Order: sequence, then C-alpha cells, then structure tokens
Amino acid sequence: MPDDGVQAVIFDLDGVLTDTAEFHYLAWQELADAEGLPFDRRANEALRGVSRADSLRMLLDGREVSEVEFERMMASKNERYVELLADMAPADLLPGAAELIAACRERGLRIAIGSSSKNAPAVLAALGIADRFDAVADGTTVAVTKPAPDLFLAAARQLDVDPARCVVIEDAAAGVDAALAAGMVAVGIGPTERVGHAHLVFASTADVDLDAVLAARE
Ligand code: B16
Ligand code: MG
Repeated sequence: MPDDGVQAVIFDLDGVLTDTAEFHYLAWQELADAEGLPFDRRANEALRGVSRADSLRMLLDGREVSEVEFERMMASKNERYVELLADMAPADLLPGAAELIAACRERGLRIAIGSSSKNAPAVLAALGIADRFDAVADGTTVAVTKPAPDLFLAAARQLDVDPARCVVIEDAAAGVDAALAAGMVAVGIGPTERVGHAHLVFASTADVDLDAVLAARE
C-alpha cells in the first residue's frame, strides 16, 4: 500500500449495512399521518442520514410547535422505530455487507461505523456485528451530525487515522456531503440522483469494488 493510501473505511449503518431506512420511513409516516403533516416516500429520501431532530424540523416545514410537543413527537417516532427493530437479526445485513467488512479486514484496513443514529449500538448488536469495528461514532458522539463533517472526523480520531486517508461508504446525500466536508474519499451507494456527488458510486453495497475504492487515493 502506498504511503498516502487508504488506511481506514468508515461505514454508514442505515442504508449501507442494513435497511433500517425502511423502518425510519414507516415510523415517520405514522407520525406524519397522526399529526396531519404532508409526507411520503419521496419526502423521506431527504431524511436519509439526517438526525432525528433535524428530520422532525424538515417534516414540520416551518410549523411552530412547543418544545414539549417537539420532544413528544421525537419520542413517539423513536418508540415506533424501536418496535420495528425488535425482530432484527443477522439475516438483516444487506447482501454483500459481511463480505465487504471481511475484505477490509483482510487488507489490514481499520474499520469504523459513522452513523447519525442514536440507536446504532442496538442495531449493531442485533445484527451480530458489534465486535467487528475498531471504532463507533454515532448520534451520541457529536453535537451536530451529517451533513456536518464532525461525525466522520470523530470516527477518524477514534481510529487515529488522518481524515485524508479515510474512505466513507454512504447511502445518503447528507452523508456524502459530510464525507466530502471531512476531506475523505466518498463512496455513494444508490442512485446518482441521490449520491452522484460522491467520488465513486455503486448501485448497492454488494456492488462495491474495493480495489476501485482503494485506488481512489493511489
Ligand atoms: P435515530 P445513518 C441515520 O442513520 C438514518 O439514516 C436517519 O434516517 C435517522 O434519522 C438518523 O440516523 C437518526 O437516527 O433516530 O435512530 O437517532 O444512515 O447515519 O446510519
Ligand atoms: Mg445511511
């Protein structure tokens, strides 16, 4: 590996390693219906990778609510989301996720999680992969999450790797923004309309070509 090559890979969780994105959508849709807020799958796309509080602000779209109401709505959405997580098991890893983690390990790369979710540790445990990572930065690690670079910079710090030598694998527009702002190589998972601003784009986690990713810094 060249001296300035990639040393670490930071994985987003929701949408890259598992499809909790669907559970987040269902929980937000229920809240929106109960509160009479306009929402649909299309609107949900913009919430990928965005923190719980920022997601609710986007949902409210300027509608004024008291702090108590705001907290109640966040709690209600999270309660539903956690209910939906109850049956999560190792079989819920997305195709290619376990193989990609193993391939990074085989190449001696350090690996971390960089997720906006405060539920990330519970999701990692349910998937049976909590012990595979050298570091976990989640929604409790930093004050501002994606699209700010803070979360990925915190992961790099935990790994003790220069941000310029980290790769981020992300399914969210906000996550790609965060990776670019952190000065990292950004790998987008999903349609180019969503993650086309990443350095490399693959349709799914199973399609990630690790050689091509590592060559991005050579
Ligand atoms: P929570 P990621 C993000 O996780 C989700 O994509 C986003 O939909 C969610 O609102 C956010 O976590 C916060 O999650 O409510 O569980 O704290 O994609 O960054 O792994
Ligand atoms: Mg995600």
